[in-house]
Amino acid sequence: MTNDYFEDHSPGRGTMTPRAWYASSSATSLSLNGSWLLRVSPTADARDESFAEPGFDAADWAEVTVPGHWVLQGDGAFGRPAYTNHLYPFPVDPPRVPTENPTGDHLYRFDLPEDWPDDGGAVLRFDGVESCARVWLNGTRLGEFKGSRLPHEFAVGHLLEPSGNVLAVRVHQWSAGSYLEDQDQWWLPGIFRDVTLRHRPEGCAGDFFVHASFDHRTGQGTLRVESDTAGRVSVPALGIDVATGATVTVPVRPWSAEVPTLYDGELVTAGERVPLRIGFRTVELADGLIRVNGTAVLFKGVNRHEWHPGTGRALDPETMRRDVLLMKQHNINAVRTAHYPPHPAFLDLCDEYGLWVIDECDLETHGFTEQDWRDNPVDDDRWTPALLDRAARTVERDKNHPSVVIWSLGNEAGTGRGLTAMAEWIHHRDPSRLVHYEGDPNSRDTDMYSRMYAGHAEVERIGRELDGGTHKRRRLPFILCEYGHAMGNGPGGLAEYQRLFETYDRLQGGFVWEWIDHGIAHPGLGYAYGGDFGEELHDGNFVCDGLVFPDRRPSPGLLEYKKVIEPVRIHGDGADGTVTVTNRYDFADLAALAFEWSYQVDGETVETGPLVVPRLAPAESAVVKLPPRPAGPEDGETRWTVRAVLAADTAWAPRGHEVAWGQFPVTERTRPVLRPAVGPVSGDGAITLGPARFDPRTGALGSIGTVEVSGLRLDVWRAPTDNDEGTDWLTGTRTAALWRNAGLHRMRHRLDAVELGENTLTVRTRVAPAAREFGLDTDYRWTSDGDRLRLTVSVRPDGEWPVPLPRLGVRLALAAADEVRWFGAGPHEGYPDTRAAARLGRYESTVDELQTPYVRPQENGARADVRWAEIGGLRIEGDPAFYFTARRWTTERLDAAAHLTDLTPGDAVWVNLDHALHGIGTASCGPGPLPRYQLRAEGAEFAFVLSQLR
Ligand code: IPT
Repeated sequence: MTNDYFEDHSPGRGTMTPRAWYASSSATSLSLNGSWLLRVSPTADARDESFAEPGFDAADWAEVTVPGHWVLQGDGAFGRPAYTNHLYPFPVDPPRVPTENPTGDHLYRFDLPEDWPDDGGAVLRFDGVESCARVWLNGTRLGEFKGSRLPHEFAVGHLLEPSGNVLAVRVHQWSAGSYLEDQDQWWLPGIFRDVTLRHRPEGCAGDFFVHASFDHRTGQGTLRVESDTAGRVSVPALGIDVATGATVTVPVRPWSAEVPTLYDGELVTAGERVPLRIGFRTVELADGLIRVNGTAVLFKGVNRHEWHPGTGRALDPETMRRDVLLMKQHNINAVRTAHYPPHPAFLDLCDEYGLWVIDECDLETHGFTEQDWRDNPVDDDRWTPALLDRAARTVERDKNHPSVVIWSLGNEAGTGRGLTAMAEWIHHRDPSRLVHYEGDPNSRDTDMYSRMYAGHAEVERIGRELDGGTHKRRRLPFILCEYGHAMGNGPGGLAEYQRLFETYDRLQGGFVWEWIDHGIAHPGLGYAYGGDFGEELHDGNFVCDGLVFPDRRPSPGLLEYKKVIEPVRIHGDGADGTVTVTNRYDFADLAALAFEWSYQVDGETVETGPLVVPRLAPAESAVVKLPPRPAGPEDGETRWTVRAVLAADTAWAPRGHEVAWGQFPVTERTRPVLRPAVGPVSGDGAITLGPARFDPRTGALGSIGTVEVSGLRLDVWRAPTDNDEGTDWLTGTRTAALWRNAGLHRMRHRLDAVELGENTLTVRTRVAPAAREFGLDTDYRWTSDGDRLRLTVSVRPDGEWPVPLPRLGVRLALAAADEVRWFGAGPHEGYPDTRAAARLGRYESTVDELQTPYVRPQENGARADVRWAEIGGLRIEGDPAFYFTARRWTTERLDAAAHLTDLTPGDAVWVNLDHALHGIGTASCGPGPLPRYQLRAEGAEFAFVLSQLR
């Protein structure tokens, strides 16, 4: 029993030919967004279609907000969201779908506004419905469509009544189209984008195509607007007033993501006026490089899914703007619309604020990888019309956006002739842009070689053109359409990728995966992820892998990315007092930036001033002299900081917004010295050493002055990050599993000796896991000058250590602590391969604020390069500098937590003082930490000077 329309291969029937998306300035339109009536049935055929007839009594129906997903409304009464990465959540038997097919019948009644003209026609537009809809107006069936994130229009003028119109839409969660929409995201049925009724006057504009190119040799722009309906095109600022179809060439300022010059224009047909926003630019593949206006561009991109923690993929305009502003403020210059065309208004924002866009078609058939790609729709001619329909709806809707420079066929769909057909159609329809697709290793249909998550070494080989491949691929430019998997703590290794991109011309940058965590706001869990709604099949928190948290607060990963991709490089030489500034923009000079220096002594700024930097052209560098060093103490640690900030307000950030910075030392830090002056004394039930008391039997520290300290001992465990838990793509290593297998989460501490020397209390131990022969011989040596204490920890591995260490340091518990001060890197966390953005300075925070709220709790919050920290009445100086972490729960509780709400403060504050940490890497999807960031079990000695704060 095949159901004709939602289980067939076709894209649907009854809709109008796809065309450009635009808002008319003259024709009346009516938003049909709002409160609709909803009835959800468990199967497609549980109810007949009588609800679509005028006069149907829907008094007992529920209400649902459109745009919206019904599973995110009604507190579960309408069903629940479900998350899978690439697995189809139903048996794979294309084009059939399960009988259990949640179906939402929607009704909306509307009157036409008084001023609705009675001539001409009208168009009913759906901007996005997941996954298949059948539509009726006033009892007349209009047709059906699939293609969830694509626009569909029906001509409805002949059916409209002045009042009492009834729009009925039956939406099936599953359809044949679901096989083409296997993106890694929540399955969320519903009418989730705008529904609009638009009057179509006689002589209105139909489809039109704005061709606006730029010749960088002459500085001239050429404009030609092809239009179904003849009319005139005017651009007042350029003195243009020509007929549609005519070509006009005039001097213009070009559009780029860096300087997004748009010219307001208008297309005027007999019946309609349509505002145009024209950006002149030329995209081409020349000399093996992606060039815009003659210049090779470097993409500093992100993959952006549409997400809001409350409304899913139904995004309001403010949320879209927020994304664009956050991207611009964090030096991001490009977006891949992973993995479907975004809400059309998002592209207006990209035009306006300046972002390069890879506009991706709504296509992914990833689940077929489970069956070695057998029966893959993209290699089966029966599906080709649906694929071409998706390509056309993408290109036709978005073709007038200057920001769109590349079309992408889709994501993770294997290979097949359907993709070739799409690429051929797109190349033919729009030769002015390039075509991207990653899934074909031979790049047969594409204009660039694209990969995801390749390791640094391979990317370097590609950069050096040593990667081989087909003749065609060898001549293509390279992009990483996904890299730096931003799941949980991380990603690590971004700086090293950027160095490669900046070194080899062929490497034209990449797009971090991904922009935002798709956590769903949940009263009991904070943010829900896969499995939290009882799904039988799910991929857990793999859906939370963004640079911003679900509420769009930037994660440390975003701050790191901002620093790594900064468009100005600032390197200094403290000894000769100069700074080298390099312009790394592709198009802009440095006129928009102001530079300032500051001078720090022991992390405190003692003087600042402006720095005059020439207005460098792209790729130019200048060496600039710093002022004479401000007078100050000669024995402190001193350093210059040079910042580049916006010289004036821009559309995306105010004057003073920091774009780039560099820091470099003048005089290095002197390490803390402590001359032992007293010795350990036994008596009174304790060992005393200066201000400290120790347990006489175990040698355990009990207090320093009046500060109670407990549980001080070597610590090697961390709550594994998502990257620790992943499988390194290069080595197959699952680091966290190795750690647990080795028993690093349950180390035992054997006491071997407590020795009282003349000046030194020595506690000798062996730290090792049950069931294993390897361990760490660990000595704690305590000395004191009568006032302060020095703890020296020596660690010697015993036996063959088969795994790297998560961390190496000591942990201790303080009875009470709240405020924290430190001199080190900050203000946010930094790990060995994620610390480019943390800068040295003096910081103040609280224990609670030190936590980074990764949606799935895991190791977080370490401050790097800490010279000293003060917490809970204790001052801790490092010899050498250390990583500082403090939390109100133990690592074990952090490790056991699945959601942030599982973490509740205990009765102490646990502090980790780490000599070293294992790197972060990006093995949650990709390579693990580079070898230089792996923490091998080797002999080490490190010390802290501890004292009570007064
Ligand atoms: C890659 C997908 O393209 C992307 O959608 C996302 O799932 C990402 O992985 C992981 O979060 S595909 C994978 C085989 C690398």
